[in-house]
Amino acid sequence: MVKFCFRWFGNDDPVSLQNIRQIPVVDGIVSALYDIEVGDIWPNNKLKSLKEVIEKHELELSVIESIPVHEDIKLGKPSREKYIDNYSQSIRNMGRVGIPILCYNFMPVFDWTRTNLAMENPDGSTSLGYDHNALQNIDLRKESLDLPGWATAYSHDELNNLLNEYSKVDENTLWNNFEYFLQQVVPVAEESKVKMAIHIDDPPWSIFGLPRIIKDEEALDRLVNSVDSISNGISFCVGSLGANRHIDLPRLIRKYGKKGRIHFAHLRNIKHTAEFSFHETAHPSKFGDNDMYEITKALIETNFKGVIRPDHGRMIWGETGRPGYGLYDRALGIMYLYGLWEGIKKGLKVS
Ligand code: DNO
Repeated sequence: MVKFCFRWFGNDDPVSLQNIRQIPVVDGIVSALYDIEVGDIWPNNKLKSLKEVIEKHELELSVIESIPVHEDIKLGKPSREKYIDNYSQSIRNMGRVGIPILCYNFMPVFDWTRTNLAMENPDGSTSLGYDHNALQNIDLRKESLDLPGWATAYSHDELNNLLNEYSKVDENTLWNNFEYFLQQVVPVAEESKVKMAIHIDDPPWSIFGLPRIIKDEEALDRLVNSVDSISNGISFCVGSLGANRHIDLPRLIRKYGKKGRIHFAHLRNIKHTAEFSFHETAHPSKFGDNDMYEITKALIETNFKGVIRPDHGRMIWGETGRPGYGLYDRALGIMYLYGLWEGIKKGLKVS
C-alpha cells in the first residue's frame, strides 16, 4: 500500500506532530536525527526513541531523510573507509529498529539550493525561487551564505579548503567515488531490509563550479545498473528533476517504477522562468509546469507501493517558519495529491 507522509524536523520543528496528525490523510512521518555529527554512527537507541515519539501520535516512522554522506566519501579520501563503515552501521541500526526507507544524496558541499527564499507572489504568499544569474553572481569565497538546505555551517577557511579539494574532482571522479560507496553500502542495506533511495540533485546541474551527477536519465540508468539490487533505489523528486525542462517525468517514472526502483516520491510543482531558472508554486498542475495528474498516473500504473510526500510549500496565511516547510501549504498539497490518487485509481479501476 502506498503511504502518504509528511516531513517533520524533530522537536525543534514549529510544525508539531499533533498538527500533522490532524491532516486527515497522513499515514507516516519522514524525519531524521538532527544532533549527530556528519560521519558518526546513528545509534540504535536514538532511532528507537524517534520512532516511539512518532508512534505515540499514531503515525509511523516511514522514511529517514537523510543520513548525510561525509564529504571525504564524495572526495574519495583514504578516511572514507571509516565513514563508509559508520554509514553501514547506521543502516544496520535502521534495519534493527524497523525503518524501511533511507533517502540520501550525493551532492558535493551544498544540498538543495535556492537564490530567493521569499519570492513574493501576486496573492501575497511567498515561494522559493532559483535564478541562475543570481547564483553566478555569488562569490562563495567572499560572501557569507545562508542556504536553506545547508546542514553544515562551515567557516570561511573550511569552505575554501573544501572548494580547493573539489577543484580536483570532476564528474567522472565523483561517479567513481559514488559507485565505490554504493558497492559497499547497498549489500548492507539489502541484508538489513532497508531500501536506499537517492534524491535527485536540486537543482539538477552544476552549481558554484562543483560537480553534480544525479541529474538526468543517463545518471539514473548508471545508478540502477551500478549495483543491481532493490535496495539501490531512487527518491523521485519531481520538483528537482523537473527543473530541467527537457525531462519527461512520467516516462521516467514508468521506466524506473517498472524496475521496482522508486521507493519514495517527492511531489511538488515549479514554474520555469528561463533555461536554468524557476520558482516553486502551489502543488496543483495548473500553477506550474509539472503535470501532477500524469505524474500520479504513472506512479499508479507502475504499481507504486512506496512513500509519497508533498514537498516544499509556499508560505501562506501569514505563517513563518522553515523555508519550504510550513504547515499550511504542504497540508493543502497532500490533500490535493491524495485526491488525485483516489480519483485516478478509482477511474482506472486499479485495486
Ligand atoms: C529539500 C529536500 C532535500 C533532501 C535531501 C536528501 O527540501 O528534498 O534536502 O532532504 O537532499 O538527502
